[in-house]
Amino acid sequence: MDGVTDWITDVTVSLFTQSLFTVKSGHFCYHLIHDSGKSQKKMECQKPDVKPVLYSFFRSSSCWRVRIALDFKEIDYEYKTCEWFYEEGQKRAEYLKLNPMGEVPTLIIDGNTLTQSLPIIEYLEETRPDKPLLPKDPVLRAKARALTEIINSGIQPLQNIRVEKKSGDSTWAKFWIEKGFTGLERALQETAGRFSMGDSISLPDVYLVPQVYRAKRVNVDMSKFPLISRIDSALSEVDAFKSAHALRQPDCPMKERLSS
Ligand SMILES: N[C@@H](CCC(=O)N[C@@H](CS)C(=O)NCC(=O)O)C(=O)O
Repeated sequence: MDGVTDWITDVTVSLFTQSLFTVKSGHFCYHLIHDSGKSQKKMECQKPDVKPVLYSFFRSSSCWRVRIALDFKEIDYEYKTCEWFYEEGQKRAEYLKLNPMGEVPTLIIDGNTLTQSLPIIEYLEETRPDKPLLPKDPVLRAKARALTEIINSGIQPLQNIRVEKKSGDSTWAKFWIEKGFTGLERALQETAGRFSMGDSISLPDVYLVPQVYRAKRVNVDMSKFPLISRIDSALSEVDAFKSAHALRQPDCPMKERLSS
C-alpha cells in the first residue's frame, strides 16, 4: 500500500468465503484478497485515466526497448523527446529530478516515475500481464532473463556512446558487441525457435532488436551471427517492433525516417 494510501477515496469490504477489499485510487484501483490468512495484492482496473508519458530519444536503445514493450502490450502513451539529453543545460538539470542519472528512458505511469528500462518493463509485465513477455515456467523465465542480461548488462553499458567516447578508441563499441553477440549466439542455440525463446515473443527479443541496430551502425559483420540475424529479421515483421523502430519516431529527422 506504500504510496497509494494518500489516494484512497473509497473502500468497500465484502465478506464471503474470503474477504475482498476494493480500494479505488485516482488512477486505478487495487483489490486486496485475503484468503486463509494469506494476503495477496492484485491490480485490476488497469485502465489508468492518465496517459503514460515516455521521455525518449529515437535512437536510444534503452528507450527503444520500452517502446517495444508498450506497443506490444498495446499501452497508448505520450512521447516526449529528450534530444538534448547529451548536453548540459537547464532542460537537463530539470530532467535530473525525474531521472537521477540523467539518462533516458523515464516512464511516468499510474502516478509513478519509473527509470531504467528493465524495471520499467518488469513493471509493465506485472501490472499489465495480458500479453506476457516472460514465460510462466520458472526455468524458462530464468533463461529469458539470462539472455536479456547478456545484452542489458553484458553489452549495452560497455558500448554506449559515453563509454565509447571516453575510451577514445573507434573500434571499442564494435569489439564489445561482437564479444557479447558471440555468447548470445551460443546461448540462443539452446532456446530459440522463430524468436529468442521458442516461437513466442519474449523479453530478450525486446532487447535484441535495438542492439542489432547499434551493431550495424558500428559495422559489426552480422553474417557471423546467423541466429541473431534470423531472429532480428523475424521480429522486424511484428507490428510492435515496427511501430517502436527508431526510424519511425517523431524525433527522428525526416531524412532518416522510414517511409512505411
Ligand atoms: N541501464 C539504463 C541505460 C540507459 C542509458 O544508457 N541511456 C542512454 C541512452 S541509450 C543515455 O541516456 N545516455 C545519455 C547520458 O547518460 O547522458 C536503462 O536500461 O535504462
